[in-house]
Amino acid sequence: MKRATKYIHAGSHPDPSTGAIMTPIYQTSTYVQDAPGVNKGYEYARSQNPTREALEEALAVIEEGKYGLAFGSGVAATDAIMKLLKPGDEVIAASDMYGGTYRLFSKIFSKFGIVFHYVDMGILQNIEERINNHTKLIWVETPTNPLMNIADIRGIASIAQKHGLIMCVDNTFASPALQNPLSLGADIVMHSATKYLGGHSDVIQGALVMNDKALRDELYFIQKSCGAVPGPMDCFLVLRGIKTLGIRMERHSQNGAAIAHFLRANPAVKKVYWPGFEDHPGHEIAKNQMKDFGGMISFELKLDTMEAARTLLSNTKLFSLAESLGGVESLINHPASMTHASIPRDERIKNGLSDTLIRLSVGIEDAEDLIADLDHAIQLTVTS
Ligand code: P1T
Repeated sequence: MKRATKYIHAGSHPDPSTGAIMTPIYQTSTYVQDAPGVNKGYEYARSQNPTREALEEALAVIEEGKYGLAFGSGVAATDAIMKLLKPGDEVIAASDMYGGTYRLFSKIFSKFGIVFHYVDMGILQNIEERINNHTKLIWVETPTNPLMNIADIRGIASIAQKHGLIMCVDNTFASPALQNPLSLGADIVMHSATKYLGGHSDVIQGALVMNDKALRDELYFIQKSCGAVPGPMDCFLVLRGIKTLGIRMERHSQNGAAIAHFLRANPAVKKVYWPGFEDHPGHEIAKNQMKDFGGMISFELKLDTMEAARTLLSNTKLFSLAESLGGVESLINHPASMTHASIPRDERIKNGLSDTLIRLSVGIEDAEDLIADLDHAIQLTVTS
């Protein structure tokens, strides 16, 4: 089945009791049993819910995997993966990644004796060098949030396989429409479904997809034991979002390319971070493992002051100043004070995330309007 068809039909089955074409929102906490232990396969909604199951099937289909699991948020999905580990185990993670993932690793799981090494994953040797007898997991994010660095999923997967490590890819920025890490050798794909999967900025949710049944069973046990499950209404919203994922990602990518080129040509802009540029260090790998480059872009102005950044951030009209990304509407964000504020400044600067970096989540509006909005805000910034 071709992709466009998959997005519409994944996980969709007419409701067995009514024939409803859309999966009903099974808003229930429990299910009546005929006798103790005699039931219809549903006992309690933390463990089983038909709306969630439809979504989990859809997640597996669109990520080209066998099993999907949905969680109450992206960080809850990441939290479940970390609970596969035990004290003393070591994780190699990207030095540039979502600030909330860094916070979960460095402030929560390191308290429980898990050791994290942060490396630039653009160079495979950096990963090999960190592997020892305690290493259990490689945590990859590509493209990274917010610097748009690219990691070679195939290359890292072969290192993970050689050393018997679990490899997980946070695929939030690309979405399954642009990149399918399981097909490139990863063991687990993680998503903040809050973003492109939901697509409309109206839900918080996380997702995992994998091929290995034992790994699925272990993660399902963690999902039900720790309880970070999404509600049925949220599952319905993400199922609905997935139907338009393919077509939305085409438009996000077209608009992203138009804006990246506009910014690069603008004399007030110092640097644009976007893997679609031929001189981006990860361009060849991105071209090889992604179908397109998506709608995420970061940039810095030549006027490298906080005041200039603040003026720009408060003067766009179509780009709303907000955390999050991947919705149909465009957002503008200041990582240093917003999404990545939990990373200590020294660490941030060392990894290339400056105080004045600006991140865009380019929506699916008309590109001309978006460019005019940015152009106007940049002009106000340089003349103020
Ligand atoms: O917000 P939540 O659904 O829990 O997802 C966390 C998360 C995980 N991974 C990546 C790459 C992410 O970008 C996020 C959430 N990010 C933002 C809220 C943001 O604005 O960057």
